[in-house]
Amino acid sequence: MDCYGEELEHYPQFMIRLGLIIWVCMFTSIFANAEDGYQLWLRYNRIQNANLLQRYTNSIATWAVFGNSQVVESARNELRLGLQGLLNKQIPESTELSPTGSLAVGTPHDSPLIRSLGAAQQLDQVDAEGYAIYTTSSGNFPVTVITGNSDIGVLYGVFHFLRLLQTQQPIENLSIVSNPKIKRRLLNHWDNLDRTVERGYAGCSIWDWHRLPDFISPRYTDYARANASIGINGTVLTNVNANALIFRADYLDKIKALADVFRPYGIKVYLTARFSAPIELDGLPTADPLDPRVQSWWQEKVAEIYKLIPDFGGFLVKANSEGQPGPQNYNRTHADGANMLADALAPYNGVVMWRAFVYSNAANEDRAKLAYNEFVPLDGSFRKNVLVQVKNGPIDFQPREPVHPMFGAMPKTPLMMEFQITQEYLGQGTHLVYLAPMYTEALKFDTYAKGPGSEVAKIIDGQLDNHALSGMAGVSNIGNDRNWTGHLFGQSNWFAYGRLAWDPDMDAAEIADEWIRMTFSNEPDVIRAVSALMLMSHEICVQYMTPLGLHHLFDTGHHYGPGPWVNDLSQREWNPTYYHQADRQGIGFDRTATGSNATSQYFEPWHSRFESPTECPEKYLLWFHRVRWTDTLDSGQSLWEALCRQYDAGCDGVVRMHAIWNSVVGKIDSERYNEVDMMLHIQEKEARWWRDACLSYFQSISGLPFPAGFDPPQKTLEYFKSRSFPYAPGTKPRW
Ligand code: GCV
Repeated sequence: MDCYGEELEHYPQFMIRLGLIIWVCMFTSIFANAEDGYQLWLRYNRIQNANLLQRYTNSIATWAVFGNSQVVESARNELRLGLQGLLNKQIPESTELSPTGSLAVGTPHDSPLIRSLGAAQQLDQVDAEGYAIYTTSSGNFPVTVITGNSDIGVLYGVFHFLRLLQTQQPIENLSIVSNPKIKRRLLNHWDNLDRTVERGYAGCSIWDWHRLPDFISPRYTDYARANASIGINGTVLTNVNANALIFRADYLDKIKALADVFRPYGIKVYLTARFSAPIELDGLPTADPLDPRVQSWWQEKVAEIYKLIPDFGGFLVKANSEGQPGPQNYNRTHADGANMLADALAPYNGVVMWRAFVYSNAANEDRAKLAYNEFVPLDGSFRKNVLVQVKNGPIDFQPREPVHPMFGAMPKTPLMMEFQITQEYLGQGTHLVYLAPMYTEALKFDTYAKGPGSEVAKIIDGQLDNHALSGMAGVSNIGNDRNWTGHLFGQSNWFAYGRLAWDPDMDAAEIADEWIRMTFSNEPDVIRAVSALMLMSHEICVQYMTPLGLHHLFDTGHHYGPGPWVNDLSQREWNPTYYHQADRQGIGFDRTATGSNATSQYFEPWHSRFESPTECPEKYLLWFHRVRWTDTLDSGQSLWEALCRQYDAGCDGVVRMHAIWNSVVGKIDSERYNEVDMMLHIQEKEARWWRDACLSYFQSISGLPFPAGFDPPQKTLEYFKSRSFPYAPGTKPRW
């Protein structure tokens, strides 16, 4: 048979194949455009507004990025991707300036053109990681310059510039200077080596330990891009409940592989250090920080790490907390432990981030006071490369806590803020809760440590006490779910955390506005609606979970739903009853002078305000005070009625949030619309569950009737108590 005959004979098959190929192409192009949330806020979709598109295209008729480093290459790639997508055409990369406008990007060091455009002067106020974006001209040709003193500054500037286009801002007369206020802007992954994630609600760990170092998922680069776009410059890859295995040579090779992917985006890797690693890995008889054998072990381990990863960031340590080993096992202090590691890291400029999340039930003391009691006396005894990492509140990432009293109380030690991005106590992967209002509530809190103007933001950025080291950590909500964070709005919390780590003075509304425009739409209706629902969401969650200063009402282990009745756990402070102390007369934890005196850990005037039941802000009332059910609050309602009304308001709030979301139907893509819609259905049900379970229980204690017109719980207390969630995500088998 000749070839022609063969072709004819195979014609039907050929057509089937062709059809298949066309179908696959169509499918993949649909899939590539599917709004599955993978692109996060780095969506570079074509700008729809034709006028704006024309203006942008004129201003960026040509563009050039100068320099050759890996970081500059990332900037070039990002700009190419962004411009191509947003302007929907390939803009010539050229050093020729256009009469309508051009974009010139790079450090003055790398480019005579940038130098000639006045960069040195613009960079006067710019630090090592900052950048300047400004409009100038060469001859009569307008030029937009993105420059920095370093390549990473240039990359951050590029992301800022793309954000201007994504959020549809004018770019004709730019004069922007931006410096990060905080030096170490870190994510903390609580990721285990078996790929489970402690308190992770977005699938498994994105670190594919088993296949590293040879298999490099493209996701690692996208992770780095997303982080660099919001200024995050470090990542702690492993859980604070640490595994010593990470220090074994084969695991260090895996860490090196990740560090190599992140370096072009200015991201350093850090590891959690298990204090007993010398015993567990190499059979040393002790991990005593003052023992010379232990000191040499760590020095050698650190040298081994830096040989592989010259820009390694350092260690994060959870010691003598929740069963983790630490220096106290050898009658040494936290400072002894931190300093031993700090000495090993110092020759390489590495840092130790030593966590202050400690609470020992041996001391018969209010849990809220323990970290302060243990750490404040150590102020001044830490090495220069140690930061003490403090959670935002004194208990544990509750929906609302007063600020941790350690902020301002250790002026000789740089304190890092630890926020939780993953929503362990805020509806986990199911509830829409925008956390920026909670973060800013803490950051803007004036501690009065040095009189008025001693805001937490100024303490952690080093201003107040003149610290060169500064840091912020966010416990990551990232997993291998296609959309990264499980709930699509979890992305906004990752974004907001990064923006606040760069500038803790930013406003929650401003950040929401940026995120909505970059993630969903620039349409005013959509922005208005989604922003309203985001900004109301945290307060509403507090109302339906833990109103009026209540805290830790969560069910055992998984912390998923309510369990205010739980009273059978071996450690006193694991039981919700310890925190609410409800009895027939009243409810609340007396932390005033007549109780645990935790109020005394705050500076004046907060000490006195928290001490007084009438001056204490109502949102913290039951945190600091025991109040009788029948006592009257400012509103004129009894405490019992106010509590019922708060839970009700929380439920109504979620219904309102849902209605607001429904108002954007058809204005955003149906994939993401439907996903969030289903989540809000669940959130409505669960808000009602919180309300009914908590109020059924509190009523069984107070014996009071529900207020007039109150819709009573739909199920019995026994029903609520009987619910169990053995496979709730984010928990480990030991729970
Ligand atoms: C990593 C809480 C969480 C724990 C977490 C701990 C911590 O207790 O429930 O899962 O452990 O905080 O921050 O160390």
